[in-house]
Amino acid sequence: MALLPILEFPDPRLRTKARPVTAVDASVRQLIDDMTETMYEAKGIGLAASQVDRHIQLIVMDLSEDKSSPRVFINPVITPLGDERSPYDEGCLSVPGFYETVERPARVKIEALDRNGERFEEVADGLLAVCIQHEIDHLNGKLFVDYLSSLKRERIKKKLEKQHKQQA
Ligand code: QAP
Ligand code: CO
Repeated sequence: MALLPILEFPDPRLRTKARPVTAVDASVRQLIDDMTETMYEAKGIGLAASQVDRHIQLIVMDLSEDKSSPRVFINPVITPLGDERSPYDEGCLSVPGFYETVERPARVKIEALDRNGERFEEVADGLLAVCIQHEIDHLNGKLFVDYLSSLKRERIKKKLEKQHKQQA
Protein backbone atom coordinates (compact mmCIF):
# COMPACT_ATOMS: atom_id res chain seq x y z
CA MET A 1 0.00 0.00 0.00
CA ALA A 2 1.14 3.54 -0.63
CA LEU A 3 -0.02 7.10 -0.10
CA LEU A 4 -0.33 9.08 -3.34
CA PRO A 5 0.08 12.87 -3.71
CA ILE A 6 -3.23 14.64 -4.39
CA LEU A 7 -3.25 17.34 -7.10
CA GLU A 8 -4.72 20.67 -6.02
CA PHE A 9 -6.68 23.34 -7.93
CA PRO A 10 -5.67 25.09 -10.19
CA ASP A 11 -3.25 22.33 -11.31
CA PRO A 12 -3.97 21.93 -15.07
CA ARG A 13 -3.55 18.14 -14.80
CA LEU A 14 -6.94 18.10 -13.02
CA ARG A 15 -8.43 19.11 -16.42
CA THR A 16 -7.32 15.87 -18.13
CA LYS A 17 -10.13 13.61 -19.41
CA ALA A 18 -9.89 10.06 -18.07
CA ARG A 19 -9.85 7.04 -20.41
CA PRO A 20 -12.01 3.97 -19.75
CA VAL A 21 -10.38 1.06 -17.91
CA THR A 22 -9.89 -1.73 -20.47
CA ALA A 23 -9.09 -4.56 -18.01
CA VAL A 24 -9.61 -4.71 -14.24
CA ASP A 25 -6.27 -6.37 -13.53
CA ALA A 26 -3.77 -6.50 -10.66
CA SER A 27 -2.36 -3.04 -11.45
CA VAL A 28 -5.84 -1.48 -11.31
CA ARG A 29 -6.52 -3.28 -8.01
CA GLN A 30 -3.20 -1.95 -6.63
CA LEU A 31 -4.25 1.59 -7.59
CA ILE A 32 -7.67 1.02 -5.93
CA ASP A 33 -5.93 0.02 -2.69
CA ASP A 34 -3.51 2.98 -2.80
CA MET A 35 -6.32 5.45 -3.58
CA THR A 36 -8.46 4.05 -0.76
CA GLU A 37 -5.58 4.40 1.72
CA THR A 38 -4.91 7.93 0.43
CA MET A 39 -8.59 8.90 0.79
CA TYR A 40 -8.76 7.61 4.39
CA GLU A 41 -5.52 9.35 5.36
CA ALA A 42 -6.81 12.64 3.91
CA LYS A 43 -10.19 12.26 5.73
CA GLY A 44 -12.06 12.20 2.42
CA ILE A 45 -15.27 10.42 1.42
CA GLY A 46 -14.50 10.12 -2.29
CA LEU A 47 -11.46 10.26 -4.59
CA ALA A 48 -11.19 10.06 -8.38
CA ALA A 49 -8.06 8.70 -10.11
CA SER A 50 -7.68 12.10 -11.86
CA GLN A 51 -6.88 13.64 -8.44
CA VAL A 52 -3.80 11.41 -8.08
CA ASP A 53 -2.71 12.11 -11.68
CA ARG A 54 -3.87 8.72 -13.02
CA HIS A 55 -6.22 9.46 -15.88
CA ILE A 56 -8.42 6.38 -15.96
CA GLN A 57 -12.13 6.09 -15.12
CA LEU A 58 -11.81 4.92 -11.51
CA ILE A 59 -13.42 6.25 -8.30
CA VAL A 60 -13.11 5.12 -4.68
CA MET A 61 -15.56 6.17 -1.98
CA ASP A 62 -16.59 5.43 1.60
CA LEU A 63 -19.70 7.15 2.92
CA SER A 64 -19.93 5.08 6.13
CA GLU A 65 -19.59 6.68 9.57
CA ASP A 66 -16.83 4.27 10.68
CA LYS A 67 -14.95 4.02 7.35
CA SER A 68 -15.85 0.34 7.08
CA SER A 69 -17.41 0.34 3.60
CA PRO A 70 -14.89 1.12 0.86
CA ARG A 71 -16.52 1.19 -2.57
CA VAL A 72 -15.19 1.20 -6.14
CA PHE A 73 -16.74 2.49 -9.38
CA ILE A 74 -14.95 1.69 -12.65
CA ASN A 75 -16.11 3.17 -15.99
CA PRO A 76 -19.16 4.68 -14.25
CA VAL A 77 -22.13 6.03 -16.21
CA ILE A 78 -24.94 7.99 -14.56
CA THR A 79 -28.45 8.81 -15.78
CA PRO A 80 -30.54 11.41 -13.91
CA LEU A 81 -33.92 10.03 -12.77
CA GLY A 82 -36.48 12.85 -12.82
CA ASP A 83 -36.04 16.62 -12.79
CA GLU A 84 -35.60 17.22 -9.08
CA ARG A 85 -32.34 18.95 -8.08
CA SER A 86 -30.88 19.19 -4.57
CA PRO A 87 -28.33 21.58 -3.07
CA TYR A 88 -25.37 20.27 -1.05
CA ASP A 89 -22.42 22.00 0.60
CA GLU A 90 -19.56 20.36 -1.32
CA GLY A 91 -15.86 20.20 -0.61
CA CYS A 92 -13.01 18.46 -2.43
CA LEU A 93 -9.61 17.04 -1.46
CA SER A 94 -8.24 18.98 -4.48
CA VAL A 95 -9.71 22.26 -3.16
CA PRO A 96 -8.77 21.93 0.53
CA GLY A 97 -10.44 24.25 3.02
CA PHE A 98 -13.24 25.50 0.73
CA TYR A 99 -16.91 24.48 0.79
CA GLU A 100 -19.68 25.87 -1.42
CA THR A 101 -23.26 24.91 -2.28
CA VAL A 102 -23.76 23.09 -5.59
CA GLU A 103 -27.11 21.95 -7.06
CA ARG A 104 -27.28 18.63 -8.89
CA PRO A 105 -29.91 16.06 -9.93
CA ALA A 106 -31.31 14.51 -6.72
CA ARG A 107 -31.64 10.92 -8.03
CA VAL A 108 -29.43 9.09 -10.52
CA LYS A 109 -29.01 5.57 -11.88
CA ILE A 110 -25.38 4.39 -11.65
CA GLU A 111 -23.92 1.70 -13.93
CA ALA A 112 -20.30 0.68 -13.29
CA LEU A 113 -17.83 -2.19 -12.82
CA ASP A 114 -16.64 -3.33 -9.38
CA ARG A 115 -13.09 -4.36 -8.36
CA ASN A 116 -13.66 -7.80 -9.91
CA GLY A 117 -14.69 -6.28 -13.23
CA GLU A 118 -18.33 -7.28 -12.65
CA ARG A 119 -21.02 -4.91 -13.90
CA PHE A 120 -23.52 -3.55 -11.36
CA GLU A 121 -26.39 -1.05 -11.34
CA GLU A 122 -27.72 1.01 -8.47
CA VAL A 123 -30.20 3.85 -7.93
CA ALA A 124 -28.71 6.60 -5.75
CA ASP A 125 -30.06 9.57 -3.85
CA GLY A 126 -28.77 11.65 -0.93
CA LEU A 127 -25.01 11.80 -0.34
CA LEU A 128 -24.22 8.91 -2.72
CA ALA A 129 -25.94 10.76 -5.59
CA VAL A 130 -23.97 13.94 -4.79
CA CYS A 131 -20.65 12.15 -4.40
CA ILE A 132 -20.83 10.02 -7.55
CA GLN A 133 -21.71 13.09 -9.64
CA HIS A 134 -18.87 15.10 -8.06
CA GLU A 135 -16.36 12.28 -8.72
CA ILE A 136 -17.51 11.62 -12.30
CA ASP A 137 -17.00 15.35 -12.93
CA HIS A 138 -13.32 14.83 -11.95
CA LEU A 139 -13.01 12.07 -14.60
CA ASN A 140 -14.26 14.63 -17.13
CA GLY A 141 -11.78 17.29 -15.96
CA LYS A 142 -14.46 19.26 -14.10
CA LEU A 143 -14.32 20.60 -10.52
CA PHE A 144 -17.08 21.79 -8.17
CA VAL A 145 -15.62 25.32 -8.31
CA ASP A 146 -16.64 25.41 -12.02
CA TYR A 147 -20.28 25.70 -10.84
CA LEU A 148 -19.51 28.86 -8.79
CA SER A 149 -19.38 32.47 -9.98
CA SER A 150 -16.08 33.40 -11.62
CA LEU A 151 -15.52 35.84 -8.74
CA LYS A 152 -15.74 33.06 -6.12
CA ARG A 153 -13.64 30.69 -8.25
CA GLU A 154 -10.90 33.31 -8.77
CA ARG A 155 -10.80 34.09 -5.03
CA ILE A 156 -10.33 30.39 -4.22
CA LYS A 157 -7.68 30.08 -6.97
CA LYS A 158 -5.68 33.04 -5.61
CA LYS A 159 -5.78 31.75 -2.02
CA LEU A 160 -4.65 28.26 -3.02
CA GLU A 161 -1.91 29.61 -5.32
CA LYS A 162 -0.61 31.72 -2.44
CA GLN A 163 -0.56 28.64 -0.15
CA HIS A 164 1.25 26.61 -2.82
CA LYS A 165 3.94 29.32 -3.17
CA GLN A 166 4.44 29.40 0.61
CA GLN A 167 4.82 25.61 0.63
CA ALA A 168 7.38 25.67 -2.20
C1 QAP B 1 -16.53 14.95 -2.65
O1 QAP B 1 -14.95 15.30 -0.99
C2 QAP B 1 -17.81 15.32 -1.99
O2 QAP B 1 -11.57 20.77 2.16
C3 QAP B 1 -15.54 14.28 -1.72
O3 QAP B 1 -9.84 20.28 4.14
C4 QAP B 1 -17.88 16.33 -1.05
O4 QAP B 1 -13.89 13.88 0.36
C5 QAP B 1 -18.95 14.65 -2.30
C6 QAP B 1 -11.97 17.16 2.41
C7 QAP B 1 -19.07 16.64 -0.44
C8 QAP B 1 -20.14 14.96 -1.70
C9 QAP B 1 -20.21 15.94 -0.77
C10 QAP B 1 -12.12 18.46 1.99
C11 QAP B 1 -11.08 16.91 3.44
C12 QAP B 1 -12.69 16.04 1.79
C13 QAP B 1 -11.42 19.49 2.57
C14 QAP B 1 -14.11 15.02 0.05
C15 QAP B 1 -10.51 19.22 3.61
C16 QAP B 1 -10.34 17.93 4.03
C17 QAP B 1 -13.49 16.18 0.71
CO1 CO C 1 -13.34 16.33 -5.55
